[in-house]
Amino acid sequence: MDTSAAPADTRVATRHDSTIDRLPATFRWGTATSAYQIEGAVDEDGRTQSIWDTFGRVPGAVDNGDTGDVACDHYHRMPQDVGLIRELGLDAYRFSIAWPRVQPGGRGPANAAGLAFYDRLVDELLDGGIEPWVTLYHWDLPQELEDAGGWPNRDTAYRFADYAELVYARLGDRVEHWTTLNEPWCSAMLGYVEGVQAPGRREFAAGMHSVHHLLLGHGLAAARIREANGGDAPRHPLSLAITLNLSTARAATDSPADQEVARRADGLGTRVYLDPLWYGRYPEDIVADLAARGIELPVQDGDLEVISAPLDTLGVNYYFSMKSSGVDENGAPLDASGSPTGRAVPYGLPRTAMGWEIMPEDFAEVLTRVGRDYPGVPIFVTENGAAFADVPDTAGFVRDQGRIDYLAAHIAAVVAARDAGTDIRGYFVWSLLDNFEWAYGYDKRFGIVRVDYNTQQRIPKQSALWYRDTIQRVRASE
Ligand code: IFM
Repeated sequence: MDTSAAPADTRVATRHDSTIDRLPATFRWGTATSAYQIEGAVDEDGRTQSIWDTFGRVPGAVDNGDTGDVACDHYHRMPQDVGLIRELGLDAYRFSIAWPRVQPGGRGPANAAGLAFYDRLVDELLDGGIEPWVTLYHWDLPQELEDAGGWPNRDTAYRFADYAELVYARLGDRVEHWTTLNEPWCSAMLGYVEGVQAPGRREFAAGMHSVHHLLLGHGLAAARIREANGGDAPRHPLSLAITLNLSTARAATDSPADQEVARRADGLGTRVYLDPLWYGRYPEDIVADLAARGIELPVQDGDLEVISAPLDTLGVNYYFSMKSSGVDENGAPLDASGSPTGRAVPYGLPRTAMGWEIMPEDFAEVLTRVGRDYPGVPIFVTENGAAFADVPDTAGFVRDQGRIDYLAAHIAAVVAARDAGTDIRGYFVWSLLDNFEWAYGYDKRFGIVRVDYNTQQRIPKQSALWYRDTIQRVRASE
């Protein structure tokens, strides 16, 4: 790791250190990225277009007209990036596979050149003593499948299961940790309801249909993977998961209107995913809300059994919380069809560069609630982190005390949730590198390693060194 830009003494203490030190030596530490956000090389080795390639060409869809065409050029710099992870002393690296790279067009046989990249990545990680954690879908749907209807179309779930099997067949002998979907809420709500992410559709009913088909795709893919691994007589160690982005859903006030939108926000943000996954049923109140709008979830016989097949772990991503109000700034009721989860009301707390309020207490609450209401499997925090307006010094070094404070407070929240009884076994910081932050382009920097996009130089920030030192201290403290 090139730390030549770093001043001689980069140690920094936080008020959470003694809390963090209570984590066991067995706690897993990692970092996460996703394919489209870092790889670049969008036209190489047979990769076809994804919905994000298309969305990026829509004028005004992405800040500054940024695209993932080059991103962090990770496709060509992968060994160097794995070297960074190794030198930070991390146990695990969570990355995603680009579906259009390994199965161009989303159907048919695997693309050997595309799969070979991930094959090399897995070997590089294993050689460095780093556990590979694969996510199969982090939002880059092949454009051809969107043209055929996208996630609102049931067939996409079956295409996803085929794709999962192709990837598992190649990597399953060396990769134990498999996540089907990353943040299906974002795919459904931001992609198909609000239209602020690819594919940019604004169709509420289609978004709700996509919720079911994403979950069905998850269940079908998980079943195929288990079967390919020999079912009840597994050939290789296998841990299957889904990753959800979760938050609290507080009402801004005690008023019935605010309570009502908070219920809906919790229903559409948390329960509509976890209830079918855990209990094989959709929440009755949400089903009734949808029925009142003439929408029925497209559930067919047997779907809920597929979706609720037991998982080995649950991935939770957390960034921020907000309160919901059912009335506008002037107190006038909001039209639920336009805004089913109401108006976001700030707490008035400090924010990150994303404008997200910093709420570690709510993180502890989310984790505690999940452990209580959806018990039975260990949780891994598969993403948590913050964008800040980093200011590099003349050597390119970033003293990102704000990010360090954010990470420390949120890791301490993990300790609080563990104290409250939730079985949380690991934490992945988002993200290893500054990268393409979707509709916000490259301006929002989440990395613990700075990327100079002109030179593609990687410069570990103070937070990277803090993370490394914290992990070493926790490991030594038992
Ligand atoms: O960058 C994203 C990531 O792709 C999914 N989870 C949230 C991150 C920050 O917005």
